[in-house]
Amino acid sequence: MKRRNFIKKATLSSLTVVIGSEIVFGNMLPKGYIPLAVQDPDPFKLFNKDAEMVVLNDRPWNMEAKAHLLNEKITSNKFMFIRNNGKIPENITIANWTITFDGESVKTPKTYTLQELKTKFEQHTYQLTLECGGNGRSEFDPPAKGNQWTIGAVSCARWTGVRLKDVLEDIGIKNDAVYIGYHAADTHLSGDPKKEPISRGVPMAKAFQEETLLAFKMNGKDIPLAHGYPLRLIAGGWPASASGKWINGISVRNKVHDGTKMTGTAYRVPCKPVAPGDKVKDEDMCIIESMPVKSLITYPKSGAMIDKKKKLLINGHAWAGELEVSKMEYSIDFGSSWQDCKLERPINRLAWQHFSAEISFSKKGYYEIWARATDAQGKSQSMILPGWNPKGYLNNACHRIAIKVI
Ligand SMILES: Nc1nc2c(c(=O)[nH]1)N[C@H]1C(S)=C(S)[C@@H](COP(=O)(O)O)O[C@H]1N2
Ligand SMILES: [Mo]
Repeated sequence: MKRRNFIKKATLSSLTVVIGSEIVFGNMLPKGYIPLAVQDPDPFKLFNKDAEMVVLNDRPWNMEAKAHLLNEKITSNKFMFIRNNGKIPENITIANWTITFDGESVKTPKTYTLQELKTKFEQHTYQLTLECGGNGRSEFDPPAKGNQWTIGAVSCARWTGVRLKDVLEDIGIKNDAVYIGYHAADTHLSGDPKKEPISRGVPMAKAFQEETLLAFKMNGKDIPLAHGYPLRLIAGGWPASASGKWINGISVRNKVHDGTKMTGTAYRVPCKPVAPGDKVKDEDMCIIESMPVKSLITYPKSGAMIDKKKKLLINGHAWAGELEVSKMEYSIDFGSSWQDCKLERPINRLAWQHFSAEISFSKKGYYEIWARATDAQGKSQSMILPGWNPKGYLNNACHRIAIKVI
């Protein structure tokens, strides 16, 4: 039954249960009236998010961070973006949770309970960068449909789980395996139980990486519901759409997985560059794999006022998909000259790296601080939107903040 219908038909006693306290004057409630407390839920409370997070969509829930909210080295739940394609599963009982491995390339399908996964295989913890392929989409011109992410659809939390490769080795897969595809418990917005909101995956090489996890913990605790409780695939450094939440199945395929949002134009970019606004045929669109080099200045907040007598310490994070970031620079003169930042090594592969710099300003007035990362293959972020594409993916243009020196 739909929530709204339930509420309309609810009795006073069931409303009391939902609200969690006696409704004084409940006998005076007009017929069919929905008490405010059970009307549209407050997403900040519901998902335990910081009040400064920005809601982009409520059906399904999509929420992003602002740059200064991402200053922590390890992203906590409060500041982690939410990207949902369907409805979050309800009434999850962890004791009954199973995951089934099937597909053309498994010898025999096999099901594990969550408890079996936790006890049978060695557990590993990695800090892993997850960035939505559409992060930065709001800058596309002509615009691209979809959530208008600015810069905040990125996170780097610590994930604990078992290696997907250990489980795949336990099952035994055939030599013709090409791809894995996940299946999950979230439901399609249409309500059609036969439709999956999303079912993506990764090639075998990525599935077999040490850092690719079937995770059941985030930052040392059960994964929050919105982020995939109780079991999530984590494929760091790739578009976060490859990291299935609420997973209850993995198909090992003998071809590129063809689940929902793997085919057509979803999470794909033109195989060859196109002009802004060009139409691109489906067969000329290629699947996004490793994410491009990118960085964020997370301190200070854009718009900060700085005392001229003091030095300004800036810091932030940089990441480059499968690669390491090898250089981080900043400019205070609109990109005409660049200075090196201090750049830390990642805590493990596929984790973002922290940078900092101390800046002195010679004169009072308005400045912008621009930041630019370069990956281990020498590729740098561009200053303006790189490579327009029809669906608005992979905008890794430089981040900038405004500063007034007083
Ligand atoms: N089952 C399921 N997994 C999913 C999604 C989803 O809608 N359903 N969204 C994907 C997309 S597009 C992104 S960007 C990430 C977002 O992860 P987060 O909400 O934990 O930040 O989850 C991915 N995994
Ligand atoms: Mo995404």
